[in-house]
Amino acid sequence: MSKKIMVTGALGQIGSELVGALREIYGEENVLSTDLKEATEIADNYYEKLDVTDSDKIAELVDKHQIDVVYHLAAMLSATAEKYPKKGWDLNMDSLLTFLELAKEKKIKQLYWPSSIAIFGPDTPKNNTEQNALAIPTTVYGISKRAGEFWCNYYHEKFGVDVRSIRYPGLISWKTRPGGGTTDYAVDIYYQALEERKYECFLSENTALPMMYMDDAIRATIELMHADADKLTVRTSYNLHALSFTPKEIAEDIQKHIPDFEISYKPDFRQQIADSWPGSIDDSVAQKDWNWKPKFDLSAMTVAMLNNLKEKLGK
Ligand code: NAD
Ligand code: AKB
Repeated sequence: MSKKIMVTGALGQIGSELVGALREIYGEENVLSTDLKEATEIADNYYEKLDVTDSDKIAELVDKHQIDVVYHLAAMLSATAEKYPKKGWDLNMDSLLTFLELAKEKKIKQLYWPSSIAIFGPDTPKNNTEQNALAIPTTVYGISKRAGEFWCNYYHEKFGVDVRSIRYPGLISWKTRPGGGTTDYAVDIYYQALEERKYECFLSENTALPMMYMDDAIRATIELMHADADKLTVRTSYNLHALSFTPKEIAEDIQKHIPDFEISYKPDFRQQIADSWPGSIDDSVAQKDWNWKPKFDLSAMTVAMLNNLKEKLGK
């Protein structure tokens, strides 16, 4: 029997691409997309409106659609959560616990929940940050993701819940704009390069951060969910590496294609968030456990971003 899957936050940067990838594997009718918008606003036959703070509605939809697997993406990201700390905490934590409880009660069989490089903090070693490096986050978002990782591990150890997780780096994509993160500059810069030939960056020129092209992130997510359970040694969340670059380096890469592109720097409150995160990640545990390997380097990603955005924006 084929799996029935539900994706929360499906209209966001990741969900809007993950739903399509899952539907190619499992069939359109087996992947339910959910988010805050009304169904009437969405051109999708397999969409339901779902606010993940409503645990009764979650249980109702899981039952109605006989859901086995949930990809729980809905969350408040780092920059927005610093503005609304209590709301961010409540959304990020309560909804995860609702799904972990459903998994404990065997109403769903498998749960995917993304964590982030934001779980690390200013005391974490900056380069090639290891899987179990010191992680004392100083943002609300990072605290919620770190606590969430511990909850996932707890439900796995105590109740045998099959929950799997990746600490995504900043994700770069062209289909859907990102929603309130600190790494969003690395998407905005491509739009502005094509539309304005200039970009004012909200991070300083030498701020190195871990990043990844969306195609790699979607592939990683599905590969982890398909991996043999007995090979997985991490039930908090896996470190994952693909790229590490600064605003200056991405700008120089764009200039290879758009020579008159100019970048300037005006750091804002997001600089402090970025300064608390690692610059690059050691993902040797993910490589060993489920053969993780990224495909896109910075130059391949820049070509893909510019080509896809040119078509999307009619440039
Ligand atoms: P996004 O902000 O682009 O999308 C989030 C979606 O969740 C939006 O469509 C929004 O409408 C929806 N949402 C917000 N509140 C909701 C609620 N109460 N009920 C239901 N839906 C709600 O986020 P994203 O970038 O797609 O991130 C998805 C997940 O991946 C998040 O958990 C995020 O923390 C994690 N993550 C993302 C990145 C990244 O760079 N994009 C990096 C690390 C981790
Ligand atoms: C953010 O910047 O908040 C996200 C993330 C790295 O978790 N992109």
